[in-house]
Amino acid sequence: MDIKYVQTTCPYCGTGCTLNLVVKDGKVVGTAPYHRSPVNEGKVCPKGTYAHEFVNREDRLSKPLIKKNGEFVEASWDEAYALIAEKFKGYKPSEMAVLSSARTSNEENYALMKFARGVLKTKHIDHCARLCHASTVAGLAAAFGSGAMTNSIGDIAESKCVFIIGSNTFEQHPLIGRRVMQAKKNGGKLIVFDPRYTPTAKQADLYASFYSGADVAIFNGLMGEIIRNGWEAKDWIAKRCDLERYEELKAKVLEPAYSLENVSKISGISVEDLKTAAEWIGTAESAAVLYSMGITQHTVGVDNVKSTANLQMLCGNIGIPGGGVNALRGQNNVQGACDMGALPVVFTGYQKVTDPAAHKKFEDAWGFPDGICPPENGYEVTIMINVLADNPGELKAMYIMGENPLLSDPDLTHVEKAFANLEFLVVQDIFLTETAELADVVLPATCYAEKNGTQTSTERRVQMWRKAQEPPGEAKVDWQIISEIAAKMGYAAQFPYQSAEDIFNEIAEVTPSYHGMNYERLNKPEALHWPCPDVDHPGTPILHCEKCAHPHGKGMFHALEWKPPAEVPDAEYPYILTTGRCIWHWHTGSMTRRSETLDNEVPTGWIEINTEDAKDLGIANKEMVRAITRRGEVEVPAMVTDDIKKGEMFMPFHFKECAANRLTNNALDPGAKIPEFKACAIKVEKIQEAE
Ligand SMILES: Nc1nc2c(c(=O)[nH]1)N[C@H]1C(S)=C(S)[C@@H](COP(=O)(O)OP(=O)(O)OC[C@H]3O[C@@H](n4cnc5c(=O)[nH]c(N)nc54)[C@H](O)[C@@H]3O)O[C@H]1N2
Ligand SMILES: Nc1nc2c(c(=O)[nH]1)N[C@H]1C(S)=C(S)[C@@H](COP(=O)(O)OP(=O)(O)OC[C@H]3O[C@@H](n4cnc5c(=O)[nH]c(N)nc54)[C@H](O)[C@@H]3O)O[C@H]1N2
Ligand code: SF4
Ligand SMILES: [Mo]
Repeated sequence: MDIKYVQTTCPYCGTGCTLNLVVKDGKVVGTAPYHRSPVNEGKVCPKGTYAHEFVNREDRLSKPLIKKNGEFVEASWDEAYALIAEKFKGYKPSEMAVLSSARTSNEENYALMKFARGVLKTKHIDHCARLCHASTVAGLAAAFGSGAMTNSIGDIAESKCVFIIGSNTFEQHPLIGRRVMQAKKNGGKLIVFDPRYTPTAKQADLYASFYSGADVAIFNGLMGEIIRNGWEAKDWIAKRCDLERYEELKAKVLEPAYSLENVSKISGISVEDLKTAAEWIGTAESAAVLYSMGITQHTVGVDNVKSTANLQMLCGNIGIPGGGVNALRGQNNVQGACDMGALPVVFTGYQKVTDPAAHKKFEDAWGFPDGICPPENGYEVTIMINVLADNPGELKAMYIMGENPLLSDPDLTHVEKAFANLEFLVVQDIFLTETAELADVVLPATCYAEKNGTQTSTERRVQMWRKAQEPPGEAKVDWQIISEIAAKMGYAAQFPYQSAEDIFNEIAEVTPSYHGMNYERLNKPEALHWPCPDVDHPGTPILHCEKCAHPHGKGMFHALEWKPPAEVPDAEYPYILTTGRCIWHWHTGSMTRRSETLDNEVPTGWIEINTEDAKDLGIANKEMVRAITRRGEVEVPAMVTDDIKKGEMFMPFHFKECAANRLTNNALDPGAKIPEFKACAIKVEKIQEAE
């Protein structure tokens, strides 16, 4: 018997824990701790522990599939490539769209970005960051000039006050939750505001529940109270911020609309709790804000994010240990997929596609004899879906690597209508997902355990995946598939890669923030944080220490008005629906529902209903109920609990048999184009027995 341990990075969340894969006779059979990681120091959460279970499932895709007369038929790679190349050559660039994947490596995202812009010559490329932290990228760039988490994970343990709003850190980023507990042990205070009394909230020194969608009002209220008490960081603001903007902010938050009494009415948080939170945050030596989807997934997502930056600048909590705006990025490599330019507006390292110098730089570096896509912004995922549904014929073909929009996008009925209007769809995944079912060609990819590559965690740390086993059947590495299609379409010279490392070296060449990185430097337990501009640079764990990343170096406040969600409760749909996750499952469940241990823990979905609301509706715990919104309805078991605010209901979106996205609202933030997954209006009915 041959047993070896292969060190790699967890394929689930953006925390970026390192673990060992246990390989027996050439097959991954388990995980084991890897103690030298500074991120997780040998600890992992349940998803990390069981990250091996889906790898060798029998239903892994192992051969290309081509749909013939409505049925999938196994095909050779050559047949699949020939069909794809022929089809793609028949469309105009503007008729094709590409979705990249935050589940795959930097190298794979880079390859697909180059394929989209260089081979297909389309400007339409995006990925699930749109549904996730698009608001962060826009909001933090407006405030600080850079759209990333400002501090590092380990640094959170140093904080004297941690304010968590819109993040269920202990379930969704458990190994960041561990740092929060360390901060508490070191004497720091923990404040959690969340509509639900989550496992995170249960550890708080101060917890308050509130109505989804009240965030800007809450932040304005807290800032007004801080200013009225003179707790603002006067010297820091004078030195580091644009003062005109500060005066605007101050005037706004001191308006009567944001008195604590009024904010209490809007949010449902008591005046006393708002006062305590303001005092703790305003007087702490350092305070860290942690947030995630509760802040970003709103029609006012960008305003919410700007609010977090406002508060932290007001208190001088930027550029210091134990402070910062800590936007917890979700997928293992969503930071990297954004860094690699899998977005409709930028090349790698946020170099704008509309900047003629950047456009020329990539055109020259890549050397496509017939040029690349025009220097114009393309469509966001959500806009692609709207265009497909509402303007049939404009977009005709789509290439999707490692995403499952048929379960993860808002308003699934609308998404189904959109996909029905596609002429040609290629899906490259590791399982036959709901989206792959609709494809004309399905390409079997390798999973994290079967390939080398890098991924960039929420703290901008670029870490390695290391191949532990061979892929199933004929499955291939994502970048290899992309390169082979490119070659088939006549661009072999532009995709000469023999290894992931070759691609990484090209990334470093064209990306200033990754320029000083190479595999040798990354192959260490601590790896490197970007920006790392040259090979002698140690990397940058904390951003904005001396000045902000704007050309003028100043932090920018934004005076903001609170606006309610696009859809609010009324007589017909009297409750607020919010959606999210649980610790055991991952998004559309493609991996975790194929993981025996995780699936046993939580085999299906539920809707959380407050005990009093359930009483009013005559609904018992575990009873099947019908949940209805203006978009659709699902039948789902009720979970009657005091852990959710009265008037509000919650559903996880992991489960296709009771899909939360059948119900969600496709209303978008006007800037970030992120949908309002976190608030819409819902009613719930008993299912009559006679039915
Ligand atoms: N186990 C597990 N972990 C994951 C994931 C997973 O699927 N499963 N997904 C990963 C990804 S991609 C992401 S983006 C992150 C997401 O991580 P989180 O954002 O922490 O997770 P969510 O459950 O989407 O939402 C967080 C909290 O927002 C609260 N909330 C609801 N409405 C509002 C509101 O209006 N305002 C505020 N402030 N809060 C509100 C919810 O009650 C919930 O507790 O998790 C990552 N980690
Ligand atoms: N209602 C509601 N909806 C939401 C959210 C919410 O809070 N509420 N959150 C949103 C957020 S934050 C996000 S990030 C999105 C996530 O949305 P998606 O990205 O669509 O969801 P996943 O299930 O993570 O899909 C990833 C796919 O990649 C495949 N995959 C995994 N590894 C590999 C690989 O190495 N190669 C290839 N080719 N494929 C691979 C998996 O099998 C899976 O099918 O969902 C969004 N949807
Ligand atoms: S916290 Fe995130 S990265 Fe760490 S083991 Fe859990 S899922 Fe993996
Ligand atoms: Mo996400």
